[in-house]
Order: sequence, then C-alpha cells, then structure tokens
Amino acid sequence: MLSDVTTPQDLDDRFREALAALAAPGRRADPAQPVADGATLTGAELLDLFDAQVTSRQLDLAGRWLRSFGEGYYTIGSAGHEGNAGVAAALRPTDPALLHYRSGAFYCVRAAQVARNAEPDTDRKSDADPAGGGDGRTANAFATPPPSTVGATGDPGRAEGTTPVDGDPGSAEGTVPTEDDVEPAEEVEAPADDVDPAGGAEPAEGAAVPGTAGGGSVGARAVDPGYADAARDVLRGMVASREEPIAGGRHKVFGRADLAVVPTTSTVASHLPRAVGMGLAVERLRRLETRQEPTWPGETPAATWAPDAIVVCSFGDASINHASATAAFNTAGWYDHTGLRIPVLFVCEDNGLGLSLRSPQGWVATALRSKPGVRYFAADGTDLVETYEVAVEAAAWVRRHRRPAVLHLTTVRLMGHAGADAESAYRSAGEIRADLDRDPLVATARRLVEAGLASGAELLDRYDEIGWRIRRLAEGVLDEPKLASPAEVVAPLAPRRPLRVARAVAEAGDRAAGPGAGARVEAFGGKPPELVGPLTLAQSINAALTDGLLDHPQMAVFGEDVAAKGGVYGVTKGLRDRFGVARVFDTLLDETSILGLGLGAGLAGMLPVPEIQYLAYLHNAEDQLRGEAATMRFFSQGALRNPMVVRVAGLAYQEGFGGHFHNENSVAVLRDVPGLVVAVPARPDDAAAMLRTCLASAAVDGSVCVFLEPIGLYHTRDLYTDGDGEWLAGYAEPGAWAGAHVPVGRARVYGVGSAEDVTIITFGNGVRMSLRAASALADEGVGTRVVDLRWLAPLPVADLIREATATGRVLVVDETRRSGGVGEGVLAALVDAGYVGAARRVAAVDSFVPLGPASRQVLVSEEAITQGARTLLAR
Ligand SMILES: Cc1ncc(C[n+]2csc(CCOP(=O)(O)OP(=O)(O)O)c2C)c(N)n1
Repeated sequence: MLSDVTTPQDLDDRFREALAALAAPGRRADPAQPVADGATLTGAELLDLFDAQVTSRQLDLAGRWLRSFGEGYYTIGSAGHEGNAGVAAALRPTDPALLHYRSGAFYCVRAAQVARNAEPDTDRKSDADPAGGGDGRTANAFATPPPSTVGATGDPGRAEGTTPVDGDPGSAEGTVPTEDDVEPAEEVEAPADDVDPAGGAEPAEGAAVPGTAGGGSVGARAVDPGYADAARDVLRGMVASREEPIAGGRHKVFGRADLAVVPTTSTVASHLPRAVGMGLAVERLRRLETRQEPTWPGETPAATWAPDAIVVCSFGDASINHASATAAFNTAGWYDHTGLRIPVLFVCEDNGLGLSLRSPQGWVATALRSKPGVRYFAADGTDLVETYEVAVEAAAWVRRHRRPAVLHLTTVRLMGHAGADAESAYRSAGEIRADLDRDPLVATARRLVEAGLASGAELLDRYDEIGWRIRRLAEGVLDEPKLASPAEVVAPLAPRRPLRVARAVAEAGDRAAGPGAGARVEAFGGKPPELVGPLTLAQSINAALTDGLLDHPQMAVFGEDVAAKGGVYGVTKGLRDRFGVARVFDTLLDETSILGLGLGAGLAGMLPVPEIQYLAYLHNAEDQLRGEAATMRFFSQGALRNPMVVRVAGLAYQEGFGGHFHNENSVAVLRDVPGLVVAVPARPDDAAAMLRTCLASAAVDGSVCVFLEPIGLYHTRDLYTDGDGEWLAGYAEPGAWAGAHVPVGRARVYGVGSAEDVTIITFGNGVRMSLRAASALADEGVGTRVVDLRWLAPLPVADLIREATATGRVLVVDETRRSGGVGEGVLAALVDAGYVGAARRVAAVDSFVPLGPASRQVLVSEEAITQGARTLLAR
C-alpha cells in the first residue's frame, strides 16, 4: 500500500502492478520497424532503451538498499527522469556531456554506446560473466539470461534509415557579427544529415541507439553489457570505492573520460558556464589549424572531440534560476547574437521541484523560451519515444547550425529528493501519487506492449533479471578498497613536476632563440623586449604574454576590455593586433562566464589566460575557480584537467584611484583552495619569469594558477628616489630564461645592510615598501633581509623558515587584512616548523579600502614597517 512518501518498496510494487495490468499484445511486431507511425526509433531500439531505464531504476533501488545497512553514501536517484535515456541515444558517444545527478539512464546509454564501439563484435553480448566481478569493463554481468528467458541471440537488428531529417530547415542562418573583434560568423560546412563529416566513424543523429542485441522478442535479447559497465561505475560511486572510474571514491558523480562524460560538482548549475566554454572551444579548435597541436610541444593534445561535436549539459528546473545558469544562457545567447558559434545543447530535466520548492506553474517554459539566442525544444520526458524524437531534432539543429539550444523535458521525481527526504512535509499524497502515475518506466512498458514488442510479464522478467544482477554487482563492489590515507586522497589534486616545468621553460627559451626567433622579432615589431631597455611591471607582463602566445599555439588571452583597448592598464596592449581575434578577444561583462570560458577551453586542450579586471570582481565568480577549476583533477583522478592562468589585477595603493573596488586587498578566498597556485609578482623581472612558470605549469601539470598583479606597481619606475629607475628591470633574452627560471613556491631574498638583524617577510606592494623601510633602517645601522614570498600558494615555506631563523626576528608585512590575511599563514608556517624567535605582524586594518587619503588610515605604510622593526629589535 502506498504511504505518503514513496519508498523503494512502493515504487517497485507500483511498477509490478502496472505491468501486470497491461494486456497481452495482440500481435507481435517486427522489432526492426519503427515503433510508431512517424517515429524513427525502432522497436529493437526502444527495447534496448527500456533496459537502460530499468538499469537506472534498479541502481536507485540498490542505492537505498546499500544505505539501509550503512554501506552506501548516496541516495539521490534518477527515478522519474529515465526519459533522458532518449537524449543520450540521440547524441553521439563522443559528444562531451556534463550531467545532472538525475541523468542516470543517459549515463547507462552512453556507456553502452562506447562499449559497443570499442568492441564491435556483437557476439560479446552473450559472453557470460556470471561472477560479474573484476573491473569487467567489457565483461557482461547482465549476459546470462535466466532460464525462463533464454533465447537465441540473433542479428542485432540495428535499424537502417533512422537518420532524421534536420529539424529546422527554415531557421535563421548565422547572424552577422556586431562586434569587430569576434570571429566572423561562419556556417559550419553543413553535412547532409546522414553523412558523417568526420569521416564516417560516427553515426549521425538518431542512429546511435545502443545495444540492440537480439532482434526477436524481449526475452531473446541479451541486455547490453555496457549497462553492466555503467551500473558497476555508479555502484562504485555509491559505496565510495577506490575503483570508481572517475573520482576514485572522492565524489559520487556520473563521469568517465572514455565516455566523454565530464564530472560535475554538486553545486547546481555551476557546470553550465563550463559547458558554454567547451562549446566555444570546440568551435575555435575546429577553425584553428593548430587543433591537433599539443598545449606544449611534446605533450599529448587534450582535445579529442570531433570537429563537429556538440556539448550537452543537463540540470534540474530549479537550477535554471541560479546565477551560474542565467550567466551561461546569457553568454551563449550573447555570443550567438554576435555571430560566434557555440554548439551547446542545454537539457532541463523539469520535475517541477527543487528539493521542496515548486517551480511556479509555467515558469520554466516561459523562462527557457525567452532566452535570447537559445532555441527552445520541448518534450514530455516521461515519454521515451517523444523524448528521443525531439532530442534527435534538437541535437541535429545544434550540430548543423553550431548554435545553442535548450531541450525542456518535463519529468517527475519519484522517491523524493533523496533517501532522507520526507516529501509529505511539503507535498500532498495526491500529488505524490500523480507523479507515480507518470512513471516513465511504466510509460515505456506500455508503449512496448501496445506496439506488440513485449508482454508485461516479459518486461517484468527483464526488470527482475536486471535488478538481480545489479544486486550482485552491488555485493561485488562492497568489499572494494576505500581511499585509506590522506596522501591517497590528495594524490591527484595538483601534481607538481618542477623539473619538467623548468625544462619546459628552458625549451621555450631554446625555441624562441632558435626556430622561433624570426617570428618573435616580427611579433615584437622588429625589436624584442630584451633590446628595449628596462621595463615596468606592466610592460614586462605584456612582453611575457607575447612570448607565451608565440610559443603556445593553443594559448588564448581574453577578458573584459583586453583586446581592442589593451586592458584598463594597458597590460595587454597590442596583443590582439599581433595575434588576431581568435586568440586575444574581449568577452562580455561577466566574470562567471569569463572563467567558464577558461574552464571549457582548458578542458578542450587550449591554454586559457583569462583576465579578471579587478580582484574585487573575482569574488562574485569565485566558485568557478574553487568549485570547478580546482576540483577537476581531484574528481577525475587527473584524467581530465583544466589548465588555466587567471590574470587578476588587484591589491591597493593605486595613485589617485581610490576606493575599495579598485583597491581590493583580500586574497583569503584563494588561499585555502586546495591545489591552486597563487602568484604575486612584485618586480618586472620576476613577473616575466613567474608568468612563464605559470604557463609551463599549466601546460605540463594542468595547474590552475592565479597570477595576481599589483596594480599599484604596474607603472612604478623608481624605488628610493625619483628618477632612480630601480623598480624597472631588463627583460631576459630567451637564452637566459632557463637561468632566470622561478620555480613555483620559491621566494626571493634581498639583503640590505648586514642583513643580520631582522627578516621582513612580505609580498606585492609590501616588497617595495619594505625595501624602502630597510634602507631607512640601514641608516640606523640595522641590517635587514627582505623576503618576497612571490607565491602565496603554495607558500615558500622552506625559504621563509630559513630566512627567519637566520636573524631570529621576523616582521611579517602583510598588505592584506589582519583577519584572514596572508600573514596568518606565514606565522602559522613558522609555528608549524618550530620557529622559536621573535615575530611581529604589520597588516591592513579589517576594513574595506576607503576613498582618497582615508585609505592611508587602513593600509600598511612604510612608517608602520619601520616602527614594527624597531619594536622587534627593542625586545
Ligand atoms: C548552488 C547550490 N545551492 C544549493 C544546493 C542544495 N541543493 C541540492 S539539489 C537542490 C535542488 C535542485 O533542484 P533542481 O535543479 O530542480 O533539480 P532536481 O533535484 O529537482 O532534479 C538544492 C537546493 C546545491 N547543491 N547547490
């Protein structure tokens, strides 16, 4: 009897009752024929997709079962959403996918597609693997049908002629670009819909339906072994097994690199900006002759997507209200408006609820229909055939036109939000029952029976057979090892290979001095920067970016105002003219989307160098760095990576340009992101070397680097007296790059006077102020060593401890705030290392930076540094 929450038992009982009530089919249909008039899906294909739906459902039930005795750690299921099997079937297995946590049936279909492509011999479908054990990626845990249903495995019966006609013959062609700094619109060489432009390896839309083993009755067909692969993956995720294929026990997520399924975080909608970035990158790489070139010479190119791939990302209906989602829709539409191609298929799986919150009646359709530049498709997601047919149409449209679309699937949510959710608190029993009446599995079964493809009893046998085998798989993964040490957990987080990075920098120098010398001289207008004379910090970064773009064919520089204007501080001046709009481009004004573009581009094998115009504006987009960029290696065990060097102009002390938002001095939000590299160059020569290091580290190790540029030092020329030019530095010629290399996490030390009395540990603007203070102290006979951390993450712990111990008196000069500032980390590092000397701290006041002269009240000053040192010496 149904209670007021739907338990696994209720759902199972209800399914059995519904199937038992289905009348026996009057006649048997030919499974090779379309399942309905006007449909392209054949009976055999529908039978197969039913298996995917059942696999997904049985996984949900297994998740609850595992939880019931404390061995499962995840109970958010896909029940009610299994129509998404039809979306996967409408796509190519190589189309990159970022999936909603309820896209279980999609995942099953994708796994089966890939398994079949990897092993085209359909005989394998009958290879029994009764134990269902081992990794068994191609072994078939579903292969032995129970005695009652054993039948001949016949011709797979893949339907011919399932290719759909393009769904939108009358749609507008590419709009004319309105921006002069974007690539011109260009219609993809539209293939005939049934021709594969990539060379025939891929089926066209609608022909990719997976296992169709056994063309006869339902009992005669073996279940596609790819579903066992998928089931094992998901179960391993539920029990946090180390063997789980993407996150290795770190996260329960749909993902596998060989399935082109990119893991997502559980922050709803945060994967959408990345999906847009991936769409942009697919198009950009298709157009660039360099698409097969690696990010760094000698590395394997990361981009493996077909030139005509489309990106798919799914999400729930409540998620469309999230800022990240609205950013992604807007960015896709904005670029479409300018004529730039972004082939993304958004799939909204609309069950009408976001946990307990209802989507207002009609809101989702209204909102999705009105996204400018994003074409709207809709289907009843509980009807597999309709879902498939509309998904085929939507995918074909996106693939042909290389433009974004959204597929709105209405679904139901069965068994509540997750295992612990008591739906009855916010839904009536009647509503819950109404959802059960729309169970997509029952709907598919009804179709199959009505079409004469199966009887209810046969389908129930199928359901039980798959359920039984999933239980066995679940029992098999229970004993698999878990992550058992901190080292094991963090191993894939941010591997660093400093020697390879150093070698990469040296090799870049060799290329720039050798084969690339001519192009380099040309790019620099006949005069390379090492011949120009001393440079400012801004000029030095500009030159290093130029050298990076010359050496990395996949590098792209983008952000607000970086191209036409050359950046608000001129740091990217001239780059667009030197390298063109495909590699240096202005983005729309949205930091979430800027980072999303970087995330997608990095995943596609590019080397993105996005710019955040001011540190204050990183904060509204910070999750794209923390939640998305920094987790990718962790959640994919290094199988996927999003290398990136995010340039951020920040920190305080701008002459004549006051106020908090242009003088933000908080980096706390970055310092605790595991694996993130945070660089703060203070001097021009360090800036160029550190940028080279970041680019090499991103290319070699896939590092995510934040390159925080002190605005106050961009154009500084002098150190001690007007005109001394001591804050300028010459640019190293390429042959000297190896010698000038600055490894990640190594500090720079300046000795002033005897350098024996006090150690100042600082960074950024603090370096220049401290050197000036040290000069004043030297006049008083005090010898100082000034340590420029250069890297805020990872901190140069060994260097700072050595230098602290050398004097036994440490003054931390921290231009960030006292609470949560960098100084806290420095002092903690000293304590952790057993430093026993004296220590003091000079830091900014816990305040936002006020306008004008008032800023001096809260920021660190040279006088405060000198005073701090004197107090330390007086102890
Ligand atoms: C940014 C964010 N806020 C809150 C949550 C907590 N949360 C998890 S799922 C969920 C509801 C999502 O609803 P919807 O997008 O409709 O997907 P559904 O679960 O209904 O399929 C919420 C609020 C989250 N994961 N991420």
